[in-house]
This record gives sequence, C-alpha cells and structure tokens, in this order.
Amino acid sequence: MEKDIQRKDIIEKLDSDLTVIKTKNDLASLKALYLGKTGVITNLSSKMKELDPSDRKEYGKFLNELKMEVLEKLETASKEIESRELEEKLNKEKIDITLPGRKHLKGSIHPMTRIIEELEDLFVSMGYDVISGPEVETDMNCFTKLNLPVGHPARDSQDTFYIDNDYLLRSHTSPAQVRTMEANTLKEPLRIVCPGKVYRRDDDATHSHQFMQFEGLVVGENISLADLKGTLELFAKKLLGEKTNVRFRPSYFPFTEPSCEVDVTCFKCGGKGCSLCKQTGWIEVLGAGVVHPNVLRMSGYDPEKYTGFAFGPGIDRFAMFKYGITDIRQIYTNDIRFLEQFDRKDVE
Ligand code: 2NM
Repeated sequence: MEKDIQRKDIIEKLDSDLTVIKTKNDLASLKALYLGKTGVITNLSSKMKELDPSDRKEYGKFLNELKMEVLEKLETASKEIESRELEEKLNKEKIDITLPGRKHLKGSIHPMTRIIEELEDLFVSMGYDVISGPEVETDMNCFTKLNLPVGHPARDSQDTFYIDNDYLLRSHTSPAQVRTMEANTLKEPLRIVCPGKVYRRDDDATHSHQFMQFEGLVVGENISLADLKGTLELFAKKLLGEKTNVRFRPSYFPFTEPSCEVDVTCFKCGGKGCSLCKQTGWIEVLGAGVVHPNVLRMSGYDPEKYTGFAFGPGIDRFAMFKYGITDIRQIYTNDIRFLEQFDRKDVE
C-alpha cells in the first residue's frame, strides 16, 4: 500500500514537472532529479539494505517498474521536444515557392565584340588563325621590324604613346604579326588575323586615342596582289553586303610595297553620294599591300622564296555604321545606357 502511494506521488510529481520543461537541457536536469546520484529513485534504492531480506525481492521489482515508468515518460517527453524543435526549425526556414524569382540582369555583347566575332568567323572559314599580342610593345617590334627606320615620322611622339625609350603602346597590331612570323609555329602558308586595341595620340568624335584594328597577314610561296584583292573583295561583301564594290588606290606604307588604300561603296547612301562619303560615293576602310621584303627578312622569311600580303582596317567605323553610333568615344566609355541598347534578343 505504502509503495503504491509512493509510486503515485512520484509519478504525479513527474507529470507536473514535465508540463513545465521546454528544452532538452531542462529534460536532462529533470532526469538527474529522478535518476541521478541523489535522485528520488536512487534514494529509494538505498533503502533496500534497511529492509528485511524477504521483502527485498518485491521492493526491487517495485523499484525497477517505477524506474521503467519514469524512463518511459522521460523518453516520451524527449521525443515531443525533438519534434517540436524540428517543427520550429522548419517553420523558420520555410520557403515560399509561390514567390516570383529574382530577375537576373542580363549582360549584352558589346558592338565591337560582335564585329570582331563576325570577322573572325569569316576569316577562320578561309583557313586563317586568330592571334593576339601585347598592347605594350617594344619599339623594335612596333617600328624597326616593320621597316620604319629611326627618324620615320610615324615614330614621332606626336602620334605614339611612348612609355620609355624602348617601350610604347602599340600604334597598330602588326607587332603581334611580327611575333607570329618569328615564332614560326604555324603551318604554311601563314594566314593570320589579329584583332586588338591600338593607341594613337588622337582624340575627337571620329578618332579615339584607343581604337580597334583587325589586321590580316598571309605569307607563303606565290602569294600575290591578286590574292589580296580577292580576299578584300570577299571581306567587304560579307561584312557590308553583297552589293558592296571595292576600289584600290595606290598609296604608301613603309611595311608594304606596293601599297594601296581600299575604298568601299558608301554604306550609308549605297554610292549615290551623301554627307558621310562627302558626295564621292566611296568610303576609305583600310590600307593594305604586298609585304615589304625587308619586313619578311627581319622576321625570318627569305623574301626570294616567300611573298605575302597584309591589310589593316580600323574596325570601329564598321561598328559605328552597323549600329548607328555617332561618336566613337561611346564605344570605349562603357556607359551602361549605351551598352544596354545592344541587348541580344537571340540569346536568352
Ligand atoms: C596596314 C596596311 C598595310 C600590315 C603589315 C603587316 C606586317 F606585319 F606584315 F608587316 N601587318 N599589317 C599592314 C599593311 C597594315 O594597315 C593600315
């Protein structure tokens, strides 16, 4: 009887204790209170030795059952706490899948990059390699090896950004071609195009101190001025339209002989005459010529065996024409309002 009352008291107390605990820590403290070294049940066990040996078995059984009951209740409480904590955590981390996604800002392909990619595709389809070189160049590669002797006016500091006596910002991409000829690692005939930035001391609406060139070079046996002509005619028609005509005028460059300047049908008026072509119907787009024997020799090609042609358009004006850009400086200042207009609708 006495044991039943003891059991009832303990269980009732435990039940009421369990109603107030909130965390696993609380539960651990409560467990200690009942089953720890000085816990209620442990204290009861120590009474065992005071009992008559004939009563001990039954008392032991009583204690065991009580202990099991307490453990069971603690275990149930522990599970309840765990599931409540999990639920709270899930609630806190809830994701509302009905919310609209964040809009990604989409970049656009720069008009110059597009022109370059278009030209690269064209020349690669004709067997050319695309090469590049440093923008800080040596005076040697940029001038001397291109047959521009010391004292030549194009070396003048009025036109070129010199860094010191030997180094400068390249004023054309030809030094990259000099490097490629010297490295001599590409198969013959050498066919290369070199897109890249070049620098000159010019700055107004149609001239930027930095602009983009796309020079081409072919070196091999039996390469002639006729090959140059055919190549440039194809280039002009592909880039500017099949109706485009090409006209060659004699000119002079130190690195080519003979040299020419190349005009195309005005891309604004189609040749009728307008303000862009100053009523001539023609627009000058590039310089070109047969590579000077001195240039070949200095880069390791025997001019008795090899000949070549080269051409050098500034391609900013192609982009200006194609995209209606009126100030060349807009191409290089990266104003987001300008760039956003070239959002490519065909790319998602
Ligand atoms: C031009 C005009 C004519 C040219 C020459 C070379 C090289 F590397 F072979 F010497 N590259 N590009 C060249 C020839 C460039 O631009 C107006």
